[in-house]
Order: sequence, then C-alpha cells, then structure tokens
Amino acid sequence: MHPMLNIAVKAARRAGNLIHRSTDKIDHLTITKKSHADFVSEVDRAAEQTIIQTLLDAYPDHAILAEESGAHGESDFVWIIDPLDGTTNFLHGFPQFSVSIALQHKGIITQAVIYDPTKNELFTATRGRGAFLNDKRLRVSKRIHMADALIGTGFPYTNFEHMDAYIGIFRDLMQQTSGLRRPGSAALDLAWMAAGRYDGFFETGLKVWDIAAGTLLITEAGGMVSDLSGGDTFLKTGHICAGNAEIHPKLLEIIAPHLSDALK
Ligand code: 2AM
Ligand code: CA
Ligand code: CA
Ligand code: CA
Repeated sequence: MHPMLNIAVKAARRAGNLIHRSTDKIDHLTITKKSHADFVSEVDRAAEQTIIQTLLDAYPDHAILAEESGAHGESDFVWIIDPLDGTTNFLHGFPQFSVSIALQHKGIITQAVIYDPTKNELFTATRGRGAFLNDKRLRVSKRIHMADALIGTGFPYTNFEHMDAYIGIFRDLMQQTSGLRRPGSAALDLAWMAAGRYDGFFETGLKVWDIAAGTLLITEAGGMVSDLSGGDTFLKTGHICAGNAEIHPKLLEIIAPHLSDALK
C-alpha cells in the first residue's frame, strides 16, 4: 500500500472507531445547526481533529481542507476530509454514515479512503492502482439496461432552485429503472457505486469533501464520473453523475432535458 494511503487509512479507522463508540451516546451529544438541515455534533468535530492530527503527524507540511474546520496550510498536497458523512443518519441511529479522506496532489486526486464503521468496510484507491474493499479488488457493475439498473441519489438541500429539475429527473428514473435508493451518505454511495452495488448515481450541490474520495474509487473500479452534462466540473460544482460505462451515458441522457443552466 502507498505510504500516504496507509496514513489515510489509519486516520479513517481512528475517526471511524471514535464515531462507532459514540453511537451509544447520541442522545447526550451537543448538536448545533449550521444551516437548513445541516447539523454538526461534537463527534463530527472530534473525528475531524483525530484525522487532521494523524495526517499532520506524518506529513506536517501538507495542507488540509476539512468540512468543519476549513482550509489550513499551503502545499501541493491537500487532504480533503469529511470526518462524518451522513451526520443526520448518525444522529438518528440510522446506520449509514462514513469517514471520507482524499489526497489531492497538484489538483489531481491520488489517494482515497472511505470507511464505514458500522459494517467495518474499508474502501481504498490509489490512482492507477485500482480500488479495493478491504482486500478485495473492486469492479463496477456489468448491468447494461436502464430497466435493470439500481440508481443511487441524494435530495437537493440548500439550493431549492434545483428542486423542480430534480423531481423531473426522479420521476423519469422511477419509471425507467429497477429502483432508486437514497441512503444519505454521499461518500458511501459513491463507494457502493464503485463496488457494483449501484449501477448509477447522481446528486446536485455536493461539497468537494463529499465526493473527492468517492470519485477516485469509481474511476479506479472502471466506472465513469462527470457533472450532469457529461463534463468534468463535478469537484467544483458538486453536481455529479456516475455509472458503469453503459449506464453512465444513459443516465446523462435521461437527465439532459431537465437541466437548467445552473445545473449544466
Ligand atoms: P454531511 O452529513 O457530511 O453534512 C446526503 O445526500 C449528503 O448531503 C451527505 O453527504 C451530507 O453530508 C450532505 N448534506 C447533508 N445536509 C446537508 C446540507 N444541509 N447542505 C449540504 N449538504 C448536506
Ligand atoms: Ca455537514
Ligand atoms: Ca458530507
Ligand atoms: Ca460531514
């Protein structure tokens, strides 16, 4: 394993264990609301501190971009961190949340870890070296027909301007696929896409820490990732569409007629 991935795995496991131990105490946590439906607990913050400390102990010169504490440092190496993706699920004891850590080198994501502490599933990827679930090599699914496809998604939050477009896409997919799922951790959704559990995935308005690691997992597992019009702006816009090589273009085709300029 690449030494930088190894450190990221150590950080993700430490944070995941902390989160897992805290599931017994969710009724006693201090919770604040950052914006509409965006909650943060002391567990998010503690997990983030554990991750940052582990990474900076090994690589003190690297820069950090983390959901709860923002950007620090200046370097060609930037660690992009979501310490707890799926906080709403976590706070309800709904067992679908994850830790997501990616390393970006000169603008390119090179290492990725997503850890699900509930199932003890560790998803990892190094650019050019494939994606893994624990020790098993991952490949995206082989389904080719939309009618057989299981599609993952997440609902739009703050940008209610995207709501009508989203619901239009949702309605079409309901009629044309074998099912839609909305579990609530975008990072874990992307890892599951890489693992072939979904055939396609789309969501709008995500943040870079939700998707940085997951997008590398998918491409290393042989899948495709783009924005909603097939371009490569997804890390910036947070509008994302993924799939295996057959389903991805078909999903884009269904999405296209619904796109407002803001979503293109
Ligand atoms: P979080 O739990 O780290 O905040 C679910 O579709 C995804 O949306 C999760 O990755 C979740 O990340 C994110 N999310 C939840 N509430 C949000 C909000 N109010 N604004 C933006 N993203 C949100
Ligand atoms: Ca959040
Ligand atoms: Ca998140
Ligand atoms: Ca988070």
